[in-house]
Amino acid sequence: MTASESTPEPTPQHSTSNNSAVATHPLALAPVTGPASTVDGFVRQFLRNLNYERGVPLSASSDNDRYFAFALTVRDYLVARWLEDLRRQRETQAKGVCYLSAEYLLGRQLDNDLLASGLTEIATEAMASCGIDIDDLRAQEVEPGLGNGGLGRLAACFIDSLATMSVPNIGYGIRYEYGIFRQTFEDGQQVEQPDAWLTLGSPWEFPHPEFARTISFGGHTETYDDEGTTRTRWVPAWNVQAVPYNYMVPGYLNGRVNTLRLWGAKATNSFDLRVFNSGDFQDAVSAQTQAETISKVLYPEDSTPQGKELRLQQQYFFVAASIGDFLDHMLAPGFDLENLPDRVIFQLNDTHPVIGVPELMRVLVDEKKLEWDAAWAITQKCFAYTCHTLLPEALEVWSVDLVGRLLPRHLEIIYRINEEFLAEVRERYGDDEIKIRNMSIISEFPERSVRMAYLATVAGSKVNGVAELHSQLLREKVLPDFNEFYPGKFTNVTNGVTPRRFMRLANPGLSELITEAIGTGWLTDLERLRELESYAEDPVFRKAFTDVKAANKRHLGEVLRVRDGFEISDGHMLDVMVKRLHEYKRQMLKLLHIVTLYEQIISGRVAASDVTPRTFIFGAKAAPGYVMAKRIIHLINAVGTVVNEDPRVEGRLKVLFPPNYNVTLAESLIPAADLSEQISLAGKEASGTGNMKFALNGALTIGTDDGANVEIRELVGDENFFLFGMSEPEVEALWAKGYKPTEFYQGDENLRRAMDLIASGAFSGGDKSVFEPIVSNLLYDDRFMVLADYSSYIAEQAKVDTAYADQDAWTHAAILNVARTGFFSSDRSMRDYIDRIWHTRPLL
Ligand code: 26Q
Repeated sequence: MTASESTPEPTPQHSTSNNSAVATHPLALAPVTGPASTVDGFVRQFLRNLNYERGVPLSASSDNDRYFAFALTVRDYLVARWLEDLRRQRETQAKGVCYLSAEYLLGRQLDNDLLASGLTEIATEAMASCGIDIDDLRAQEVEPGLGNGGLGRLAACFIDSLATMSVPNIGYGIRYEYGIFRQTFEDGQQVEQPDAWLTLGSPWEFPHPEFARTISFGGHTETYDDEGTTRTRWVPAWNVQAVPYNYMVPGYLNGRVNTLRLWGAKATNSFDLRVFNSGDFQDAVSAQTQAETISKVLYPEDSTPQGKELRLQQQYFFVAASIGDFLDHMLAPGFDLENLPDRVIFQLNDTHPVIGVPELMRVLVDEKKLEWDAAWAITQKCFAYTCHTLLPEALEVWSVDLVGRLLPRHLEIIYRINEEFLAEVRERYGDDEIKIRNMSIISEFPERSVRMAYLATVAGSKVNGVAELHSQLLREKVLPDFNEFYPGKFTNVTNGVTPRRFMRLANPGLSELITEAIGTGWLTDLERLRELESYAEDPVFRKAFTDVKAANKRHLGEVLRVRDGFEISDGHMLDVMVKRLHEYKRQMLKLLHIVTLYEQIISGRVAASDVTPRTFIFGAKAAPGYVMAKRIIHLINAVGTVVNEDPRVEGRLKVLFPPNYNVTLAESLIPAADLSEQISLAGKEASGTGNMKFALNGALTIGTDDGANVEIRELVGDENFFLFGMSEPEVEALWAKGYKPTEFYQGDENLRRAMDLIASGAFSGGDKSVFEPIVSNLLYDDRFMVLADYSSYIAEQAKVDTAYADQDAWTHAAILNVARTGFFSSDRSMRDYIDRIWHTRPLL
C-alpha cells in the first residue's frame, strides 16, 4: 500500500461550475434525445455503435461485438431519461434513499432494459432485419453475480421497484472483479472456479476514474487546537482510490432511470518513493496491486462471517466512498447539514455497511466541525437498519484490535457512542451490570469486539426484520433488551420480489394469459392478481394455465439439455429446491425423502409403478469452507447417480442437480416448477424470497411455518399449501425438553431404512466412510432437527402425490396461489419502507 509519506493524491471533485465554459454551445443546451424509436432508428444506432464503439463492420463482427453494440443501443435510449432524472433530483433536492449494500445480485440486464424501455419489439425486428437472432444476443450476456443469494437479490429487486415507482434512489455497492464463484462438479463434489464476469467487458457500466475518491486506512489519531476548540484528526497510513462505476436502473415503462453506483478499488498513482528509490521496484509495485485486492472478489460466505480483515476493508471502502459521494455531490451549495435527515436516508442492508455510522460521525465532527451531540442527532435520523438473519453465528462482530488497527478514529467514535448509550441504559436501569454487559456495543468474550448489529440498532432510526415471524423473533429473541429500551424502533417489512423480472420476463406465457384475463396494469399493481380468483373456476382458463406450465417445462428441458446435457421426462412432477446450501435450510430432509422413496422401491415394499413420477431438481452453492454443506452436495449427486441409473426405479424418480445455480437459471426453473420446497427448521429462515417467486408462478409450496411461508400460507389458504413440521414454539419446547435424534431414528422404520442405506455405502460404491459424517451428524447432533420433522414431511409428501393425481384440482390451487400472492411484489415492500421508515415521496 502507499505509505503516508508518499505524495497525497488530490481527490478530484465533481464540479459542475467549471463545466459551464464548455456547456455554452447551443446544441449542448438542448435536451439530450435518444435515437428515433423506430426500427430504422434502432438499426442506424446499432450499426453506428458497431462501427464507432467496436470499430468493426457488421460483416466482420464477432458475437461479442454484436452483443455489445446491441446493448449500447438499448442503453442509448435510456440515457436521455437518466440525465434528466439526475438533473431533477439535484434540482428539487427531494429526499432520496441511499441503499447501502455489499451485494447486488442483478441477473442479466439486456432483457430487463428492453422491457423497461418498451423496445423489445422494435429491437427484435431491427435485429431480424440485420439477419441477427436476438436470442443469440441474449445468450451472450454474462450475468453479474455480485451477490451470494437472498440478500443480494433482494437489493436488486428493491432498486427495480424504486425506479418503477419514481422514488429517487442511489444504490451503492462494490464492483467486485470476481462475483460469486462458478460452481462445477468433479465426481459429484463442488469445485469453485473464478467468476471472471468482466473478461469481455460490460456494456452497462459508465466508469468515472476522474471522480475517484481517496479512502484511507490505518495510522493513528491526534488532537489539535482549532482556535480554542480541541479537535481530533485521523492521520491515516495508507489509502486507496475508489472509482465509481455507474449503472442505469430503469423503471418499468415510466421513463425514469435511477443510478446504481458500484466502487472499484484502484491503487493511488503515487508510488511510495522511499521504497521506489531504495531500488525495490517490485515491492513498490506489489504494494500498489495489494490495494486493488479490496474489490477483487466477493466473499462467498453467507453466514458465519469469519471476521477477515479484507472484508472489513471492503465494507469501509464502499461505505466511506458512498457517504462522501453523497455529501459532496448531491447536496445543494451551502446546504445546512442539520437538514441532512430531510434530504437522505441511508438504508443499511444488514450489518455489512454499519461502519458507515462512525464514518458519518467522523465526517460531521472532525471535518465539518459540528458538535458531537448535533452530529449524533443527525446520524441517528439518517440511518435505518435491516436485519436478515436469526442465526446467532451470522451476527457480525469485529475484533477491537482489528478495528483499531484499520480504522483507529472509528474505534474511538464507536467507544464514545457506546459510552453515551450505556449511560442512558444506566439512567434507566441503574447499575444492573448484567443488563449493561448484555447491551454493550462492545462485547468482552471471547475477545473484545464490536457487535455490529447493536451499533446499527443504537444508531438507526428504525430496525426492521424481513417477514412477520422474523421481526417478532428479532424483537423477542435476538434484540429483546433493545426492543424494550427503544419502544417503536422495531418494525417489520416483509420482503418482496420484482414481478417484472420474475413474472413478465421469466414467464411470458403466464404473463400473457394473465393480461388476456384481467387486462394490463397488474405488473405495477400486483394485488390486481386477485381478479384471477374467479378464473380458477373456469375450465378453459385452467386448461390454458396447464398449457403454459407444460410449455415452461419443455423450455426448461431445452435449457438443461443445452446447458448440462440433462433430460426431463414427460409427465413428471417437477419438485424443486433451489437456494444456498445450508444445514438450516435442510436439503438433507429433501434427500431423505428421495432416499426413502428409492429404498421402498428396491426393498420391494412399494411397486415402482405405484410411485408418482417425480423429477427432483436441486440448485445450491456451498460456501467453499463449509465442509458439511459440501458433503451434502456430494451426497445429493451420489444419490442422483444411483437412483437415475437403477432400472428397478423404472424411470419414475429422477434427481437432477444442475451446477452453478444463478439468477439466469432461476428464471427458467421457477416458471416450470410444480412443487416448491421451503423446508427450513421453523425459526431459522428470516424470510425467503424464492418461496414468493414460486408461488407467483403457480407452483404449490410444501413448507414449514417459517419466514414468509407463514404469510404465503395465510394468503393462499391452508387448502392450497402443504404445511408440515414443528412450529417455532414447538421447536423451542423440544429443545427445552431435550432433543434426542436417535429416538426418532429408532421409532420410524422408513427413516431407519433410509439412514441405514446411506450409511451402508450404497451411494459411495460400498465405502461407508464417505457419508458417515453426515449420518452421525444427523444421529448425534442434528442442530436443525431434520429427524424430528422427517415423519411429518414424508406424510405431507404423500398428500402432495395424492393431490397431484387430480391435475385439475392441482391447477385450481396453483391459480389461486398466483391470484393471492400479489402482496409479495417488491413494490409493496418499497411502499412499506417509505411509509414506516423512509418517509420519502415519489418524484413525479
Ligand atoms: C458477512 C460478513 C463476512 C462475510 C460474509 C457475510 C455475509 C454475506 C452475505 C453474511 C450474510 C449474507 C447474506 C445473507 C442472506 O442472504 N440472508 C437472506 O436474506 C434474505 C433477504 O432478506 C432472506 O429472505 C433470507 O431468509 C436470508 O437468509
